[in-house]
Amino acid sequence: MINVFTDRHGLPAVSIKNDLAAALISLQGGHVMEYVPHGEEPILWMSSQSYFEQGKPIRGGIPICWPWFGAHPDNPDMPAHGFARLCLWSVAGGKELEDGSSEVLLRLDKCEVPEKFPAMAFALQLRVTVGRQLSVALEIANTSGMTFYFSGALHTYFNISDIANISVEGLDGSRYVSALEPEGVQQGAITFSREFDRVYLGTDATCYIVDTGFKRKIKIAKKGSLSTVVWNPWIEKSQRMPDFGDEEYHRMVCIETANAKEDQRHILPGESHILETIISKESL
Ligand code: TA6
Repeated sequence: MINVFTDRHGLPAVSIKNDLAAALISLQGGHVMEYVPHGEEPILWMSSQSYFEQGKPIRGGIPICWPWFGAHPDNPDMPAHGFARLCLWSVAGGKELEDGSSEVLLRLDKCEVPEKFPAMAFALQLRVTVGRQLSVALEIANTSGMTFYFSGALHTYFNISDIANISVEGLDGSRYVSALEPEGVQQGAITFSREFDRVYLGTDATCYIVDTGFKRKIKIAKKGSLSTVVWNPWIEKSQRMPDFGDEEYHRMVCIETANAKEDQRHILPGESHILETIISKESL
C-alpha cells in the first residue's frame, strides 16, 4: 500500500507498506527516511535531533547529495552537498510489483529556491523500490542544450548495534582520500576507533556492514558509481553538529554510493545518468 500524507512535522510524505517491508519517504529532499523489512531491526538510522523543516536537510536515512558532493567547488556560500536535499520533491507515480515489492517515483524539475542556485536545466527522478531489498535510483537527465558536470551521493545512514560491534567489508585494496589523514590503500576490513571520513575511489564493489550485535550483515550493492564514502563523525564532530546527538555516533555508520572527487560525472544534452544503491539484509 502506498499512501501520500502530511507527517507530524507538517511535511508531505509517502508511506509504503507491503507483505515484505515498510518504508517512509519525505518529499522534503526526496528523502528516504525509514526502511524496515518485516521482523527486522530498522536498516536506516535517523538522528533524534534531526531537523524536519522545509529547506533544511534531514539527518539520517538517505540524503540526496546533488549536484555537488561536500563543499561547493567554487562558492563557499553554497550549502554543503548541493540543493537537491533542500528542495520539495513531488510524487510522479507508484505501483505494486509482481514480486510483492512497491515502487514509488519522485521528481524534482526545479529547485524551490532558484534565486540562490545557478540555473540548471535538469530533471531528477528518484525510483524507490521497497521489498526484500531497498533500491534507490537517482536518475539525472540533462534537459539543457549543454553538457553539464556534477558530483553527488546517496548518503545513506545505517542503523547498527554499536560502532564497536561492526566492520565494513568490500573495500580491501581500494585507494582512498580523506581530509583527516594522508591518502592510502585500504588494508582489510574497516573498523572504527576515531572520526573516520574516507572517499574510496575506483571501486564498484559491493560493501557489507558486518554487525555482530544485531547478528546480521547489511549488503550495499551499487550501479553508476565508482566511489564509496565511509563516515563516522565520532564524538567531537557529533558535538559540533546541532542536529546530531553527542553519543549518537555509536549507533550509525554512513556507507555512501557516490560520484565523488575524481568520480564526478558529466551528461551530454538529452542524456542521463543513474546512480543506484541496492540495500539488503543477510544473516551472519
Ligand atoms: O559523507 C561524509 C561527509 O562529507 C562528512 O565530511 C560530513 O560532513 C558528512 O558528509 C555530513 O555532511 P552534512 O552536510 O550532512 O552535515
